[in-house]
Order: sequence, then C-alpha cells, then structure tokens
Amino acid sequence: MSLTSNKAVNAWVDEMAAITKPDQVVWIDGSEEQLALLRKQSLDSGEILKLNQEKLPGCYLHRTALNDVARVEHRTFICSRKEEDAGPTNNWMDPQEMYAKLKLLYSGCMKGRTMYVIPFSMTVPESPFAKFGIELTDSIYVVLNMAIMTRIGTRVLKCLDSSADPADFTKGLHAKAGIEEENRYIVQFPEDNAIWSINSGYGGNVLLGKKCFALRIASYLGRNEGWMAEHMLILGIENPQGEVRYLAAAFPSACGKTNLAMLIPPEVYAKKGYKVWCVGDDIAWLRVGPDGRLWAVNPEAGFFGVAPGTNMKSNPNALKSTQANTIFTNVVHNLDDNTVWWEGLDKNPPKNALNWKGEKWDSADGSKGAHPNSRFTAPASQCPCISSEFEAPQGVPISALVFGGRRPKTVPLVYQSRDWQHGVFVASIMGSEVTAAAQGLAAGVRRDPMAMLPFCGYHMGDYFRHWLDMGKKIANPPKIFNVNWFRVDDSGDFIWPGYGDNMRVLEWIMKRCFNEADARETPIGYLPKPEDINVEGLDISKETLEALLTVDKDLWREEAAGIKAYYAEKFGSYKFGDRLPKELYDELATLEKNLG
Ligand code: OXD
Ligand code: MN
Repeated sequence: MSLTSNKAVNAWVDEMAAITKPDQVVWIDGSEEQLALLRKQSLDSGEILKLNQEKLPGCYLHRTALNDVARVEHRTFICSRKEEDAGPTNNWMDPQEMYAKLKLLYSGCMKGRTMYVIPFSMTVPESPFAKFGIELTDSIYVVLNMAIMTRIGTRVLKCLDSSADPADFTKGLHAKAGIEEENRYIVQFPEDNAIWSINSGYGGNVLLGKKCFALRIASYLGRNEGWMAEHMLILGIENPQGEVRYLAAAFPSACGKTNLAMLIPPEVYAKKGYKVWCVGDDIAWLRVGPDGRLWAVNPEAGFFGVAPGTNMKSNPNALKSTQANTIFTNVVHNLDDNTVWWEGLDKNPPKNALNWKGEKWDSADGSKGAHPNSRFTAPASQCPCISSEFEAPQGVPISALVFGGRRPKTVPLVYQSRDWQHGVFVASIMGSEVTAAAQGLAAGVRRDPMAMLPFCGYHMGDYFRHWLDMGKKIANPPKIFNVNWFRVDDSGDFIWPGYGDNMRVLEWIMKRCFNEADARETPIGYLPKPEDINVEGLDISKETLEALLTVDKDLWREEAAGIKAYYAEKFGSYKFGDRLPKELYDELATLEKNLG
C-alpha cells in the first residue's frame, strides 16, 4: 500500500508498475524492522551471504553477475531533447525513441517479482540543499545499499509532501531484467528529471541516487538553478587553535580520492594538534551562501568505496568504517572464519577461500581473488574521522577547490591559479597520463575536466560556461589549486611520499587562502617557495623538493600544444564545437604568452 497521498508520486508509481507488471509493490518506510525482513529474504534467496557476525556485525557479502562489475560509460546516455544539449562527451538518443526502446525492455520484466518503492533524499531531507527522489527497483540488494548511501523512507515522503512543489522529485526506474549486457542501459532524461536503468545490478549503475542523480541530473538542475554538483570530496582541516577550514577536491579515478578524504596527518602535525575531518568522499553540492561564500554539502550518507588497496596504511579510516553494517560486493570470501579479503588488505590471502566469482581460489595460482572494482558500501557515520558537520543542513564553507590527476612529469606538486577564470581553465585541462600498455588506450594525457567526463549531464562547453558564471556570483570565491601527487624520477619511482604527507601541501593551500603563506609567480600560476612546504620529519632532499616545484618551460610548451589540440580539435571522437567559452581560449593564449 502506498505510503503517501502525493498524487504525482502515486500516479507515476502506478504508471511504471503498469509497464513492468510486478506481482506486488512494496513501499520502503526506512524502518529497521522492514530492512531486517528484507535482509532475511535476501539471505534466503542467496542474493547476499551473512558474514561472521562477531567479527563483522551487520555485514554481508554479495556477488554480481560476471558480466556486470562496473559502470558502463558506453551504454550511459543523456537523452536531452536536443542532441547538442547533451554535447560531445555524452552518448545521446532522442528521448522519445529511447523511451520506446526501453519500454519494450521493461515491459512485464517484473512479473514474478516485487517492485520496491524507495523514497530517498540526497543530503538530509531537512536541508535547503536537499533533493528528493523515488527509486523503483526489483532488487533487495539495491534497497539495502540505498538505505546506507542515502536517507530513505517515510521521513523523506513527509519532507517532499510539505515542500514547495510536491511533484518535484527525481523519477528513478531500475530493473535487473535478465542482466543482459547487450540490453544494458543507464539513461538520464534531464528535462524529465528521470533516470531509467535496466539489465544491471552493479552499484554505480543501479544506486540511482549516486552518479545518475547526484551528478548527471543534479549538474543539469544546478546549471538551471544556479548551483553546482561536482565529483568532489569535502574535508576539513582543524588547526591547533581548533579552527576548521574546508576544501573540496576533484580527481579522476585511481588517484586516491577516498584516501585523501580521510587523510591521517603525519606525526609532526598530529603532535601539534592538527586533525582532518571527512565530510564526503565522492560528491559535493555547492551553493553560494548568504555570506557570499561557497558552501558545500555531501549529498550521500555512505561510502561506496573500492576495496582493493584499502588497508591499515593506505586508509585506516575507510577500513574501520567497514567493520560493521557494511555490504561487500565482489571481494574474496574467507571460508575459514567467514570474513572477507581483497588484494592489498594484507599480505595473508586466505588459504580456504572463494574468489569474487564464488569459485574455490588459491592465491598461489597468481589470479586475483577480489575483482579490481570490488566495493564496500559503508555508513559514513561509522568513519572515525567523520566531520561533526557531515549532516549540517547548511553545509560547510569552502576556502579552496583542488583539482589533480596522475602526471609523471610536467605538472608540479601544487600550484595556485591566479583567479577564478584561470582556475576554471586549470580544472578544464586536468587529466591523467595513460601508458598504452596499461589501459589499452592511446598513450598520452587523458583529459577529464573537473573529473566530470562521465558525469556531466549536459554539454561540457555549457558546463564550463556555468563554472565561469558561478565565479561572478560568489563574492568571496574559494581559491583554486592544482595538485599532482604522482611525479616520478628518471627511473620511474614516485618522488613525493603521498598519503598522509599530502597534508603538507594542504597546509600550504589553506595558508594561501588565509593570506598566511607566500608564493612565487610562474608562467602557470603561483607556486610555493620550497621552504614554504613543511618537510619536518620527512626524508626528502632539497633537490627533490625543488624538482617537485619546478615549471619546466619546454614541457609546458608541449602541454600548451596538447591543450590546444584538446580544445580546438577533438574530444574522443567528437568536437567541443563553439560552445567552449572564449575565456578559456584567452587563458590558453595567456599561458602561451607567459611561456614565451
Ligand atoms: C566512483 C567513480 O565509483 O568515480 O566513485 O567511478
Ligand atoms: Mn566517484
């Protein structure tokens, strides 16, 4: 029975049920009793396995289908009415055509199944930032994950019903159908505020609050409504005086974003009383506050983190977050003590174990036990360094925006943009260098502007324009920085220690924001003087630090040529076209001029 008298919600649920024809419709009220019942059903059907409840209370293991282990960018669409509004970086199809095609796939696909109706809110529903959605799904796994990743249930319906427009909610439809790869679609209809996902059971494709809503749809809403949805972590740095300053940072995947979000300061900082607080690890919604500063909330309630590589050294806070009430997906099942394991957790792979496929597994044969994209879904509230402001309805004020990628050469450890417009330029050219062998891609820099390439719900050129426009609306804008933790020497070894020691760079960044640190001007922006990076307790030579903070003009001339090609020529197989703001070409010209 419906949990609401909201006509728009009920009409839409009925309409979708008429297409998908579930045997029954169950509304999710968010109560622990109902979730416990669903866990039991999911255990009975074998969809999840209960782990050792003494060692891992409230924890479960799930395995996806073998063909369904990651997001599918080539099957992800932005179906705006006009193709040009989706832009060159998104797949597009005419919405009417797409609806017709998908309706055939959804038709009767829930026969014999239950449709769950999940009312959810991105960020606390009482927040002025909050956006509401309803996800329909035939997967209990999705319900259980959404219960961790978002706020769900009756509480959300109440807030929607009493909001200015109770018909204003995001309509998410998910069906597992047959998990057929060739019929898998992840489709955003921005103008309809709707998301249709079918033939997948993998988190990033089916937890519709996350990438689909909080980034693709929300970036579109943000442009129309004057705010921003970004692929950013949010953290606070507390200084010995007890003052907390916040930054938000965007990185492409495999750059240690979750690790940075939960950074543990090095001993020399900890002793002085510095602390780092995590507000979010993946997504930030940013708005101009009444005080003219930029304020950020984390729209999510949990972490959907990559398991492999997470350990007590790389990220103890993430690991500790997963010791209770967590759903593990596609990791190794240790049969001896009914716990989990993944590559990089420790050096002791279990002897008696099943791999992510559920097969008997022995690490001695050289195969990987956990899928490289195996995940944990853990409540953010369990993170030892979760910020006291994590659920603050107004969010936290942002002093710095930080961008970065993996660049073995060229890009220094840190630099500051001259102003907002220059910062937008710096963010638009970010990316990581790929070696052809490693990724099967052409070697070179893979640009990933603002780390939003797969997540921007509209034309990337218009997105840059929106960034530039936002800068004009923020009386006290955050300063914009670029960092690169991944510089290597001639033998290919990393020359910056990274991890907790990145705190040393964050300290300089924060000091710059509060006029407490000096800088020198270079052709690419402001760089620290080597003596302004605190290396106390660090075994790093003066020469290495200088190398990390050098701007090599020859390499930067090559870089400028690369940027020119990326702006003016092609983006993947498309062109940016003339929607790329002129200001960005101006910034490129300034860079070229500065390089002489
Ligand atoms: C993620 C991603 O899963 O960015 O967070 O791919
Ligand atoms: Mn992400």
